[in-house]
Amino acid sequence: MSISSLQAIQLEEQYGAHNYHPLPVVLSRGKGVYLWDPEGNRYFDFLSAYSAVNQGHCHPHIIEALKTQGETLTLTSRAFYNDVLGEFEEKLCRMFGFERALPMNTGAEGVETAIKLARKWGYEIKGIPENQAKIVVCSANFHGRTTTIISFSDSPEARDQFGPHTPGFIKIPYNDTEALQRAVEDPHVAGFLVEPIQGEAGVNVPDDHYLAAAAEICRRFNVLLLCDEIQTGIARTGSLLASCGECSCTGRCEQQPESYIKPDILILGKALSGGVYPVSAVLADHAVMDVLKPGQHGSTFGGNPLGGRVAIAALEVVEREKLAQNARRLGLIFRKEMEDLIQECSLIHSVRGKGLLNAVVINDSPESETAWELCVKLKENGLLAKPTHGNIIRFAPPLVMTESELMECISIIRKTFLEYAR
Ligand code: IF1
Repeated sequence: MSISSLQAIQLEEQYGAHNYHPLPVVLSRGKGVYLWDPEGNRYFDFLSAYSAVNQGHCHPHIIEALKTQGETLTLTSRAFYNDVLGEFEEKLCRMFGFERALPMNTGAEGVETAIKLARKWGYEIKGIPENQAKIVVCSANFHGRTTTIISFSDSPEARDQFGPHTPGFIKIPYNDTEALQRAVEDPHVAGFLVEPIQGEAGVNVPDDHYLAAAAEICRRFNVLLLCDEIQTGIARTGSLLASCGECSCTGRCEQQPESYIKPDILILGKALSGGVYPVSAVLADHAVMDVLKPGQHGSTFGGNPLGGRVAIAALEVVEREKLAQNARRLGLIFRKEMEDLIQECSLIHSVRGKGLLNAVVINDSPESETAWELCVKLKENGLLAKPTHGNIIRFAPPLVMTESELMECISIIRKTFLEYAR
């Protein structure tokens, strides 16, 4: 028998580490764009587990792969070959246009892998003197929680009291190509690590040509471009990758090759497995990936057959259900409807985003409780979203949402905001 919401919350409070402050809702079942609590209340999911469930909750095609492979073979380690990994790597390379793929588990591991790869390339190919490699990163970045990654975080919560911090990172402002050029003039710079849209920073969308300009600067100064598409990738922003720019295809942007910014190192996670099982991956061409030799990097679980099958199925869903196109179309509708709501409701300062990665900025200070209280009201009205940075609410539903479902959600948001504003 399932326990009540109250009991579930009490158990977490009593036995769990207190490293989160969740909205007061307990979830016990999910299907597509919907979540249910133990009492049977239904909610629209507008967080999608931070964009990990782009394919919707418990997608039958992915769950089928999980069940079938789960009954066949789950883990062998990389001490041996398995009969799924090669197929998974081929799928990754063909779909995203790279020559090699390196599977890991979590996003942070993917980022760590990319940093190690860039440093090693810096020493062996670029000729940076030993232990001198630097990686350029952006202010307000979010790349994960490991000791090295938090070393270059701006967030005091994420970083402070966790030192000593890892050296070798240069921080520049986001969306600033002049600062990038100045930074990469340093011959010890091996790579530039960037999010095509900064998610945690509050869905910070850079200028249209920022990424293309950054790629050009990196090429000119022999610096690797590392794109963290853990949150923006896999159709979330209306193209298979956010680094695809304006292209609306689901493949390698063959229709508009000039708008395709190909990073030297691409990092994927989250929706790579549809939120079913942790799978991340780092992609690069031979010239970069082949600096890694046997024994120099690895993971017990990375590349296991269960994760491989789940991820292949998750990517098939993205292609078959044309999730990038859907995200692009619904995103335009969402932002238009929110712009209209701004006219009626002074509670909203602005709306921004791309595809179905959007943020509504509340007309109140980051210290105020307004965004939090709005999210509690949205929950009571059947829609789950989470505030970030105090006064920003992220709206990122699963990409399998239909237009009529979106319109129902927009009416919930309208009603909630207008009621609160009264
Ligand atoms: C949490 C944030 C989102 C990411 C990018 C790497 C990672 C993430 C661009 C690391 C992870 C998650 C972590 C999760 C909340 C969530 C988050 F608010 F913390 F910043 F989405 F915006 N690169 N983001 O967004 O991936 O190791 O977690 O698999 O509670 O920490 P991971």
